[in-house]
Amino acid sequence: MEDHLHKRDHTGVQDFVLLEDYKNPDAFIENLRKRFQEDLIYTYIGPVLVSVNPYHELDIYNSDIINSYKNVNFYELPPHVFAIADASYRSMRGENRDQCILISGESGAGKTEASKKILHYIAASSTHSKDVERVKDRLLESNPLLEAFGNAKTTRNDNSSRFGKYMDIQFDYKGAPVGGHILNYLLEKSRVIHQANGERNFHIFYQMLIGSTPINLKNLKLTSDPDKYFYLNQGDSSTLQTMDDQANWRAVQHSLDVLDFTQQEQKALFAIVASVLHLGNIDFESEETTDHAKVTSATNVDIISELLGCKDDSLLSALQNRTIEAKGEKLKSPLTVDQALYARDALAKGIYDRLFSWIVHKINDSLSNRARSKCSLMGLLDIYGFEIFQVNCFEQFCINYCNEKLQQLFIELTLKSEQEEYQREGIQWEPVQYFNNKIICDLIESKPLGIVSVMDEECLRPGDTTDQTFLDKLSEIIGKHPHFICHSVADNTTRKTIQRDEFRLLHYAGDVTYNIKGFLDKNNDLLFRDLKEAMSETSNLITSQCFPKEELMSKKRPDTAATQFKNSLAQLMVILMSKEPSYVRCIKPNDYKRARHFDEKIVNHQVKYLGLMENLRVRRAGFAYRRPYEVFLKRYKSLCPATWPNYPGDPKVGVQTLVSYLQYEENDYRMGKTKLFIRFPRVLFATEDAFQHRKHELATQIQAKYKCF
Ligand code: AD9
Ligand code: MG
Repeated sequence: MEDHLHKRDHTGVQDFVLLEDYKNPDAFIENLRKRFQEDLIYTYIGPVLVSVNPYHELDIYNSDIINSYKNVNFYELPPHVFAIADASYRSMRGENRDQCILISGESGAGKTEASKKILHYIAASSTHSKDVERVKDRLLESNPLLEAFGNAKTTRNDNSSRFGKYMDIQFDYKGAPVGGHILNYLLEKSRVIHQANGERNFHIFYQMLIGSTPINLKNLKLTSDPDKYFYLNQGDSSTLQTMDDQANWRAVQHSLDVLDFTQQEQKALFAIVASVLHLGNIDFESEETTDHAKVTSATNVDIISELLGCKDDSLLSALQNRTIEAKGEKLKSPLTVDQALYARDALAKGIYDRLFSWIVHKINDSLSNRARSKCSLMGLLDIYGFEIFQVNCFEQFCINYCNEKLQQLFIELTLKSEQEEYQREGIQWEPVQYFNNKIICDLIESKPLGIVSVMDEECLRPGDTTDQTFLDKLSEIIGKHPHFICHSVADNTTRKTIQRDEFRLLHYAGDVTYNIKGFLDKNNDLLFRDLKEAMSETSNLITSQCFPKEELMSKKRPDTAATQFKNSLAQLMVILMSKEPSYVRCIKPNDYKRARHFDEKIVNHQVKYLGLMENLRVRRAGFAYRRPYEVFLKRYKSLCPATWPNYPGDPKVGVQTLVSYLQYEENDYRMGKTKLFIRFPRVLFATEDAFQHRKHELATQIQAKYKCF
């Protein structure tokens, strides 16, 4: 720890605001690099924390370090994710405002790790009564469970979050955690049935196969070899050196117990996970005289029927046929092999996706605040990061859209609001230009001409709509948009790099070329009614809950996948906007998941698109610290005879008197309409030091007085 604290003064600057050449990106990168080389992965831009993934374990998260950050002023210790957590926690308690911590950065930059460290800090630094410990345990145990079911190895990150997560921690008036609530966003369910080369399915499948006892495997009719399962062997990468599937399996068992999953529920849960694997191994062939699909061997279907408790032959029938209603009559229409494979995969995705939401729901039950007293909230947002793969599909489109929204929020709340505050307060300053990505958010989500709208239209339009007709529509409607390119509108040079079945979006974080194959299908997200019905009739207590009978009754067409996602993101933005935000901006040092390797080009790109230079300029052109006059005066009035013990007049005049007495330089501060703005942290530090000294003096005087009596 000593070492950690000691390094603060020697390597670069801890806050970019102190960088002399602050407009120069090279100086910025150099400061990051120098610190990274010394394992100083954290640096501030004012209150924003920049974090560079070290890709190796650092001894800076132990309990001594946690204790050293407790209740200490933000700038007094080296930058740390604990300082962000502590400041947010104290602001929640002190000013009674709900908080949220927004963690952003591309895939593999360290968001999930940062969010876990924050949760860990909050758990370790709040009170330790028995009830509170129980809540903390549950909060912490939600992570291994959700990661097992919602994370997977991608080419970018061995433990990549494939769902978005927003978690509220609820605190009582004493600041103790009393509950929590998780919102989950769009799980990348296509991974259940297919993985790109070098990637894996969700961790839980491998954990279960490797961790289960032979008896349990036998009961689930499984073998321990992942390569035996079609849903696991397509990525050709079932083992993972950085991941101990066996140990993680044990961790999942423990989490399930702590989070109140009953033995019966656990059994039902793993019967489903096993069923998904068996589903993938069902194959079909055409009947000899017709093109009707028939399962090649009924064994897998029988196993699933047994594991899930399906009624009679309902599953077998639903996998081979589709019931069609014509003129009030129900007819069974046999599926072709392609349709049957499609139905099988849709069922696997549907079951897994609903299982995931069921797990979140169960966790929320276990985290719910039993006392139901009023509480303050601290929200933690950890989503899937911006990603560019070799082939980018519907899922990347959604994930990158989500990142656009988050960047938009950052812009709204920092760059824009900061400038607006100066205007409101009548403070003179030099405006900073920044790229506002609202234009890209609008391109995706505006109605009726945004990409999602056009896609929905195409999904609903009767007739022969295909991914290609969708792309044609896009090119017709938004072909001229400056952030959209497709083959038909590309210029001669770009045309060479973009195919007829692709479109490119110029995202804030880089250009991504999307292949349109599967867009309509994934947006429609169709699961044949027969399969839903078969699931609703199962005796497995989870599948029967996840496929409720009411859903089958409903005549209303559900929203498309993209529209549901868009709406849930809009709700998330409302939640986040209502809270006081703190930011952690994560950076990935290289593309090889390698320790001590700082690739300047890659870092430079991230610094650029995260808007960190603009962030710094706004901060520098502006003021590091601001407080309403009343608040500033209340804290520091003892430092000036004219304001001590009380200043009877206008607080603004009081503050002016106080800062003049403290000999603030003219350039150090500005007086706004309602707030005092201090340009540099050092000025505030000096005042704070003087205050601490004075407090001590006053305390000694009082003690001395009492001694006299
Ligand atoms: V994604 O968008 O979910 O694909 P994240 O969440 O940004 O991504 P994650 O936190 O999972 O990335 O970090 C990736 C890996 O980097 C981790 O599995 C760790 O091996 C490594 N990492 C990240 N942060 C730290 C850290 N503070 N200390 C040590 C770290 N290793
Ligand atoms: Mg993550």
